[in-house]
Amino acid sequence: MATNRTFTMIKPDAFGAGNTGAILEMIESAGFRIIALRATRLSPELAGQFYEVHKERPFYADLCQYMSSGPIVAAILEKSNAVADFRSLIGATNPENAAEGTIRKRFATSLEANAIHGSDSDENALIESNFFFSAFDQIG
Ligand code: YYY
Ligand code: MG
Repeated sequence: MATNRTFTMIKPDAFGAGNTGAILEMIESAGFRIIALRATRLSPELAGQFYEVHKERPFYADLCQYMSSGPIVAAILEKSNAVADFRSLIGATNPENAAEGTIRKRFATSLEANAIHGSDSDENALIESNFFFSAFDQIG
């Protein structure tokens, strides 16, 4: 059975601007249930590990620096069709292309500082959830 969970991070720009509550409100209003939730801060090394898939991309160094520039909120979310529905809720990577009503349209300030992360597959949702949370945190 396909998993019905996804993983998200509220990024340093959105957390720092005090938008965490408003973003969680949008997430819950869209029908996602919060399974696990924590505020933390990534070191540049941990940010690099999280985004390792992008390590050959030109934006990788800046991305790791940005993602470790301030606190973030990590969460596991549950809903049917969680991964795809959450990607729809957050909107396009570049906020200039993000649809009205999406989290990135409302809160992102640039392509890099785009407010929120959402897993791109069930497999990555599991990997990313396990990066931040122990099995005990994930009972929901
Ligand atoms: O999954 P998503 O976050 O929408 O985009 P990715 O292609 O996985 O890139 C991860 C992250 O990197 C993106 O949220 C912003 C940043 N980024 C960037 O700074 N410049 C790019 N040209 C592409 C992505
Ligand atoms: Mg991605």
